[in-house]
Amino acid sequence: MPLNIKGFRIYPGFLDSLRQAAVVTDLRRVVALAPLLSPVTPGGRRMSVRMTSAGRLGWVTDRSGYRYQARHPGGQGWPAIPESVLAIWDELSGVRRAPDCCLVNYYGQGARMGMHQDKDEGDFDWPVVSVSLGDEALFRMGNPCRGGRTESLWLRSGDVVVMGGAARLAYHGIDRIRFGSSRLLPKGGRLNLTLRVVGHEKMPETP
Ligand code: MD6
Ligand code: FE
Repeated sequence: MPLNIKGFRIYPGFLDSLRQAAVVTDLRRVVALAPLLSPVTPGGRRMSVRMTSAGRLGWVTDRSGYRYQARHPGGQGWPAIPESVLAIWDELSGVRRAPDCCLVNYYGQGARMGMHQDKDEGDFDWPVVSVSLGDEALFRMGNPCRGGRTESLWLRSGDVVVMGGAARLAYHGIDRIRFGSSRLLPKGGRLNLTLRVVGHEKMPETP
């Protein structure tokens, strides 16, 4: 059962509304320094989700592949991961090393994310911690191999998911959001933060 897979943990409402608002305030500084972009996949499709990163490394995609790099495509280094976000990692990751990357995904009306594995990191022994803020999203969880049975659940503002162990390489995605279901973000939409240890960066794939 995908959602019972060992290593998948959900903490519903882990962040109360005060903590959610504090994280959003800190993220405003991140996106001011490192603006959200609409990335293109190596296959040439423009993603509906807008993205940026904080931390030592940021995750990017363009025609030359998916990869981590030390600079925003605009040329500047990534801003530091806010303390309010690092605190969540410290409370839930179960590990003592800090994350290298906080990927920031923004879902506007109609945005979704196809089923994927998080596998651009050099080391899959570290968990991924994922924070949901704003509008509700339908999260779908599958298996470590493409195909097979999947299970879905709605993620709400303040929910935190941890994927480690056998869940670390499971396929997952966001089928849709309920635009306008939360009042956290004044213009609506959803923010998702994924915190990761990258370790040794994978070399970019040749498309
Ligand atoms: C999202 N989340 O919630 C997309 N990846 O918008 C992810 O892609 C994700 O939630 C790895 C681990 C947990 C996640
Ligand atoms: Fe993911």
